Amino acid sequence: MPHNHFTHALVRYPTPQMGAGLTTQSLGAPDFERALSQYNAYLEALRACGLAVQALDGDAAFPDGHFVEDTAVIYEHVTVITQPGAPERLGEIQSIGAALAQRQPVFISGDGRVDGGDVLFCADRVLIGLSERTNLVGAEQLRAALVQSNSSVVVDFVPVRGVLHLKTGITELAPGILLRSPFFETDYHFDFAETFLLPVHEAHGANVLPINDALLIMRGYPTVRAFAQQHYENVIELDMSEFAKMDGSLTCLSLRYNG
Ligand code: CIR
Repeated sequence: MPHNHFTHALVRYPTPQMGAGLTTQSLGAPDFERALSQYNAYLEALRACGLAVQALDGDAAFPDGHFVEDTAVIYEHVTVITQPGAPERLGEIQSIGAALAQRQPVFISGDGRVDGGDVLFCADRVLIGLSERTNLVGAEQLRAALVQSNSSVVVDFVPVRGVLHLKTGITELAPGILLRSPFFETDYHFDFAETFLLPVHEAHGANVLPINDALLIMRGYPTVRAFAQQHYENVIELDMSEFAKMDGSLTCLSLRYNG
C-alpha cells in the first residue's frame, strides 16, 4: 500500500478559544468565524480525496486541541498515542486515545515526548524530528513501536532547529521530492531525495499534504503551487491563514489512516 494512501481521517473542531493556544507567531489573534469556514473547507477537501472523516467536538479546555496530528502517530497497523511536548497539550490525548481505542494503540510513556508534527512518512523511510517538542526518549519509543510493526522500516532521527516541528520545516511533495523551509536548520542530510528550498516569503508553504492522488497546499505560495502542479493533476489549495497565526498548517489538522 503506498504510504500516502488513506481511507479515514480523525479530526477535532476548533473552538472560539483557539486564540488562547500556543504560538510563536506575531500575526494577531485568529478570527474564529473565518477559521471555522477555513476548517470546513479543509474537511471538504479530505472528503473530496475519498476519506471518511470522523469529527470530534472541540473542547474549550484545550485551545490547541484541533491540531490532532500531534497526539497520535498511525503507521500501517500500529497506532501510537503520543505525549505532546507542550505540557498544556498533554490532556488532549485522552479523547484521541478513546477515539482510536479500537485500533489497540500503544502509548509513549515516562519521560518520552513526541508531537506527531515531528513525524514525516516518506516513500522509503520514516523521519522523526528531535525538536523542542519531541525528545530522544520519545523518539526511541516511537521507533521501537514502528519497527515492531514492520521490521524492515528505516527510521532516521532528524535534529530540528529554526522551526516548531519537522513538518513545519520539510514535507514530501511526492516520492523523492522534498519541500524545505529556509528557516529549517539541521545536520541531517536528506540525500535520499531531491530537495527544493523555498524562498523566505514562502517558508510556511513547505507544509504540504499528499492524500491518495491529490496534494493539499496552502493558498498564497506560488512557488509551491508551481511545483505541485508539475507533479499532481489534482492540487487543492486551501486558505489556512487563521491557523497559521497559531503555528498551524495543513498536516496538523488531521490524523490520516487506513481503516
Ligand atoms: C502548538 O504550538 O502546539 C500549536 N499552536 C500548533 C501545533 C501545530 N502542529 C503541527 O504542525 N503538527
